[in-house]
Amino acid sequence: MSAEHTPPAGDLPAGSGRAPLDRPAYGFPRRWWTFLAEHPPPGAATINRRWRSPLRGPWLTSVYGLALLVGLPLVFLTGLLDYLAYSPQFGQAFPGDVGWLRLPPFDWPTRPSWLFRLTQGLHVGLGITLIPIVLAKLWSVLPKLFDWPPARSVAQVLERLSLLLLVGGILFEIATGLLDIQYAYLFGFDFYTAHYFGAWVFVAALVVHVSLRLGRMRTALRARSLGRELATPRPATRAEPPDPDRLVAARPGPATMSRRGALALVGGLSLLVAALTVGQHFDGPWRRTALLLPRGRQPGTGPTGFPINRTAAAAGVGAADTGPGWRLTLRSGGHSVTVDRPGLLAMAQHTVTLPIACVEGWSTVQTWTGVRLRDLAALVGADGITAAHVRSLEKAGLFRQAALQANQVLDPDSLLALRVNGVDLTLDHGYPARVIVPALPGVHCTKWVTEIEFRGRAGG
Ligand SMILES: Nc1nc2c(c(=O)[nH]1)N[C@H]1C(S)=C(S)[C@@H](COP(=O)(O)O)O[C@H]1N2
Ligand SMILES: [Mo]
Repeated sequence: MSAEHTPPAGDLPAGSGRAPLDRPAYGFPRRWWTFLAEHPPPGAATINRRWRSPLRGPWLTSVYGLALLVGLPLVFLTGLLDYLAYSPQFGQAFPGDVGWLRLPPFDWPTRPSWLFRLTQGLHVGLGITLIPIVLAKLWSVLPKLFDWPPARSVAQVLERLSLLLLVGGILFEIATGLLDIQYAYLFGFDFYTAHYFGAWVFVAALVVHVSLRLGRMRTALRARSLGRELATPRPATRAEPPDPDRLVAARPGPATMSRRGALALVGGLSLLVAALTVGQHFDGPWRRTALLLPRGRQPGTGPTGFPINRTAAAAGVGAADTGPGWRLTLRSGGHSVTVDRPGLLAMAQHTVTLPIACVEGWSTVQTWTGVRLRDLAALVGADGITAAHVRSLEKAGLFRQAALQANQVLDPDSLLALRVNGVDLTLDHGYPARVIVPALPGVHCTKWVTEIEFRGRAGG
């Protein structure tokens, strides 16, 4: 709140101990408000004077707001789907326990095989692409965020609080998301837990914000024609008339840019960001164009030249564990069967072209050859399968094991892969054997498999 809107306080000298604590319309003792109004934090007063762009106003704010109103719910929903793709019913999603935010569990399907590639690609890709629009929207309302005094009534306190959660929430989600896809775990807390709960906080604030502002947004969008704005050059650009929300600057300065220029700038930045990340979903030289995601870019060369999430060295898996002495143990009920790699290669081999889609944003499609998981289940006499537990040679590390749903074990394209693109797996890609299942998050495509335990009715 700027100084002009401060009500006269003459009848109530600030700091006067004798003043009665009257409760006018505001809901707060007026004395508090007077005190606050007279003690603005440094900068709060100047921002209104400095922030003079005539572009700012309900229309531009509403255009950016509309784009986010369409885009952000999609980012939220695909994020929830990514969470569900981890099969939280096995307690292996992050965070494991979400209390009453628990979503109805269901079996993540294996078809279409690109389902997780799509949901995680949209979540990360759209999330990144919307960042310039989020920043532009914040720019357009920035002085409002520094309104002083902070509130005049209880209702306004609640609204300001929802704004704090809204702005803080989106910035937190952007920051944690960006750090995660750069594999920069700088924070001392679990990324997934923070990102998951942060998303719910943001969405709750968004629901409040939208229900309070939707009407005003509609009015603002109707007040000006998009076609007219797109035809208006900079010299003809004028501020909107003063609005009750005071988004329009009190004393607008001259335009340094037209509204169409502002829309083109922000839209162009979004497209640029998208163009510099989309390469992470393509194999071959295109991957190198994903300049904003350097960690997803190491394509290597040859038939095994695709990204490596965690190298064998990093996982502490060496040649000694994976040489001729390596054995795969299959378990079901009380039974167990041990097979070596020649034994696996002597079984029926199947070749499938399937993606690995990493939750950190990149994906790759390769042609894998190996033994069907359901054939391995049959080998140990597993019947009426309800789940399978896959374990890796890797000793530590979050992804050294994974639980698979029944449909993921039984799909004819679900393999324990031994080869990729016609050659043996490399140690970094999981040699001697790794899991490949259609639409399974990359994180559960366990490498260096040493044991598979089938759960369900034990047979033969
Ligand atoms: N044992 C083990 N398997 C693992 C991982 C791991 O860290 N350890 N990382 C997983 C993740 S997060 C992904 S995206 C894929 C990547 O497979 P790639 O490195 O062959 O591309 O492997 C998965 N399998
Ligand atoms: Mo991953």
